[in-house]
Amino acid sequence: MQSSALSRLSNLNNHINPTKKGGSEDGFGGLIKISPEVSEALSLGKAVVALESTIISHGMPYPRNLEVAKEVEAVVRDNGAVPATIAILDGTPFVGLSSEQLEMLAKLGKKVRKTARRDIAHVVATRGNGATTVSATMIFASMVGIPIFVTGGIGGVHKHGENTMDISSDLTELGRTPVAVISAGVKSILDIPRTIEYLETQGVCVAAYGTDEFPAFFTESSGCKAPCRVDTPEDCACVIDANTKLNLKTGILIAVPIPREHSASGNLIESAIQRAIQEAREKSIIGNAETPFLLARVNELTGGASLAANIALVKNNASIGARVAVALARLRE
Ligand code: PSU
Ligand code: MN
Repeated sequence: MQSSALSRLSNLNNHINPTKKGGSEDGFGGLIKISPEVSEALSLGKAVVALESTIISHGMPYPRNLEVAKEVEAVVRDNGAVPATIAILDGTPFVGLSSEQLEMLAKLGKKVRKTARRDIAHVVATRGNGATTVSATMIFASMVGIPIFVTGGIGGVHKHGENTMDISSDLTELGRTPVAVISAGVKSILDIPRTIEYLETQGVCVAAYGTDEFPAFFTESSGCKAPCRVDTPEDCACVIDANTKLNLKTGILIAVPIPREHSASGNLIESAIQRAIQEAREKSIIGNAETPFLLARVNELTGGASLAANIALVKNNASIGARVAVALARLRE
């Protein structure tokens, strides 16, 4: 039922297939659909910012998730770029969602499959609904030619990852897909020093924005020095442009610290994180269920403070990401 409702929505809004020189006639077997607005912006070389959908389905509760998804798109527009939220609906990967599609996704929440690189082919083949994680969103952004993608936090090396081998596919994707990801670093639910090490192994350019330190999502500091630093949207655009011109084929991670006025609750959140990690261990919650569990539990334990901080930093990232996209479009004029 839910699936057929999404199918109706996907037929309603006139999405078009991308064309790709040298690819099949309609690009990627005609599987991907781009919204008319995003398609036009891309063909005119205008600034476009990709947005993920797992943050909507698994990262926040309804209806706040829908409001935030719309607010983030509005922030991107206010800063001069076109937002392109990405999700798989009824087996079709969409780049740029209509408001009906966004609403359906937000309402379905965790009933939608959390879709990383490994899940894409199966979700498409079974005509399922998939909320794309950072790795899957990067893939579709790259396929259609969107160089910049904004999110809250990326996945990383989980604590004890040296034993469990739970390392997010976001990190390997950054190593193989040339998209710049703007995030607030990684949460301290993860092993931050090992995450930075692993990104080095993967050859990913990791730059902190306006600081020397790699940020830890809810707080500005992680105790880890960032490998390099950028200070303006133009700096970011130059790094992306060099990465592209040299055809390095690797992604870029731009880590933006949470705005200071929202990091005040950081210590409270840190202690909630430690407790949530302990509970996850006691309940044997592992694999791709771990991150959504920890996010929801930390929010309960902090009485909503972590959600408020999360929303504030995503919007801040969206504003910077859109300005980077504008700077890059200017550079390429
Ligand atoms: N970290 C967050 N918020 C999120 C996620 C990570 O602070 O919403 C989501 C993103 O979609 C990310 C995914 O790509 O979780 C990583 O999941 P995993 O650790 O299972 O790879
Ligand atoms: Mn994992």
